[in-house]
Amino acid sequence: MKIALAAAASTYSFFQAPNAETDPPLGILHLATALKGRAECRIFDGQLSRKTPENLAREILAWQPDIIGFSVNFSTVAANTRRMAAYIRNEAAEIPILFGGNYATFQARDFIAQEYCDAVFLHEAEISLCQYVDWLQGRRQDLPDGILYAPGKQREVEERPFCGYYDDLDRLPPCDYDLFDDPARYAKSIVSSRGCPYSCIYCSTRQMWKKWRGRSAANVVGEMLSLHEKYGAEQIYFSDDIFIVNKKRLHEMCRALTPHAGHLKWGFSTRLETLHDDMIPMLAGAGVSGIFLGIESGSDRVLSQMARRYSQAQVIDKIDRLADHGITASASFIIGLPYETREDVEQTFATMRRLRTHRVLLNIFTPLSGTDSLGAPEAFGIELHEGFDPERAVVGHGYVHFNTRHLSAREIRHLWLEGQAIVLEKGRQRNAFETEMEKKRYGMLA
Ligand code: B12
Ligand code: SF4
Repeated sequence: MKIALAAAASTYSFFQAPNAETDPPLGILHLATALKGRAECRIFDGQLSRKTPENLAREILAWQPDIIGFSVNFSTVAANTRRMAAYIRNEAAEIPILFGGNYATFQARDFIAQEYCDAVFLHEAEISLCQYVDWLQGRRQDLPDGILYAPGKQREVEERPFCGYYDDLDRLPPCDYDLFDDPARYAKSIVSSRGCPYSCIYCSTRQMWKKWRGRSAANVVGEMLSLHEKYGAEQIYFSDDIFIVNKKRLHEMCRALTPHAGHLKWGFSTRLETLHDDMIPMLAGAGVSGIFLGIESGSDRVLSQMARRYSQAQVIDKIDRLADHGITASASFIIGLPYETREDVEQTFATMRRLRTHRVLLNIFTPLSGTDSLGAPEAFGIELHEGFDPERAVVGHGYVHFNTRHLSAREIRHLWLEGQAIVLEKGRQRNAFETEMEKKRYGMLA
């Protein structure tokens, strides 16, 4: 049996430079790896190839798959994925078309109502997809749990609620990067955990993965070293939502990676309050070169409303300490948060200017599928514009679809443009600053 697993390009990727870096679609790599021995899988990454939906659909059909599965993690790829699926249904009506991923999970009812959709897989899908293939091949009696199913023209939907996550992620087979057409290009991202213990109002991670689960340090380090040895990876980034949850795991990883720090750099994303000062020298010594921090606001008032346990002064101090150890922070902020006034935004701008990093990002608060802010916008004083379409909601690209109690959509957009000037100005000095950081890091390792 041949299964094509595909991810569409986002609507805005066609405006990016042709050689822009893209991150690998790790969800479908996990699925293709799990299906080994059951089916021959091929991954079609529209984000990397920038193929139009119809061209990618033609390429998929030319491979003559028995099943096609689309990964829809972001609202930004939904429209192009729908176009591909509709094209395929028209050309080859007999091929089952499946959907999965973050966005598809929270828009499952909408997808399954479409002519081009046979099944939607909810949440984590390694087990359910393997069971579905077993069921199709007569090796299993029942459909798996965690799917909405309505094959072909049958519009009666069979709903089987999702009921189980992997408790022990070490039991997942190690991802086989050879399943990508160009493995060396992709062997730079790993997922070491799923979920997050926090629940920010603009984020769907908690709803998607429920509780935080992490692979063991030995398992993760093993994968990192194998990417280095097999594909020459020199820099690895963790695609986890939040990397520091289990401190013991972090210490074990650092101990194991310190001997490799001269040839293997790594980075991750975490919340600022999880990054304790005494960890910073250890991280630098273990090869950490960059950390992404969702700071979100420079206003102490807003930070406390968001239950963040840090202040503007602590943010500045933490990023100073990282820079002292040659670690570049990427500091991400949000504008248009429901509690925010113009004065709070000014505080955010002041913080962005003051930080000792040249990687600052400014996103626009956006109510997305699966988040509390879209589930109950009125509870946060958010007034969504009439005709709001979650598929047109793109974080951080200048679109504002709502007013808050304090700011109108127009004001938020103007402030965002003002903030972009700071982002650009900082970016101009980035290369010189980062060369200095590299020298500092290597000086300390020597
Ligand atoms: C890595 C990542 C990225 C990478 C993209 C990598 C890539 N090519 O996929 C980068 C940094 C580029 C990125 C960008 C963006 N991201 Co992002 N990203 C993530 C992150 C942190 C991890 C994704 C991942 O690899 N997960 C690990 C794998 C194992 O899980 P998975 O992909 O979900 O797959 C599992 C299941 O979903 C399911 N499944 C998935 N696909 C399929 C397909 C089939 C057929 C089946 C059966 C099952 C199935 O099975 C898999 C195994 O269990 C997620 C959060 C998260 N934890 O999921 C956010 C997340 C997906 N991103 C998000 C957002 C908002 C964005 C941006 C819009 C941000 C921005 N300002 O631009 C952009 C959009 C990019 C685009 N292409 O349009 C949101 C999406 C919310 C939404 N409703 O749109 C998320 C959920 C973060 C959040 N919690 O809010 N992102
Ligand atoms: S934004 Fe980050 S800290 Fe907040 S719930 Fe999502 S993953 Fe967790």
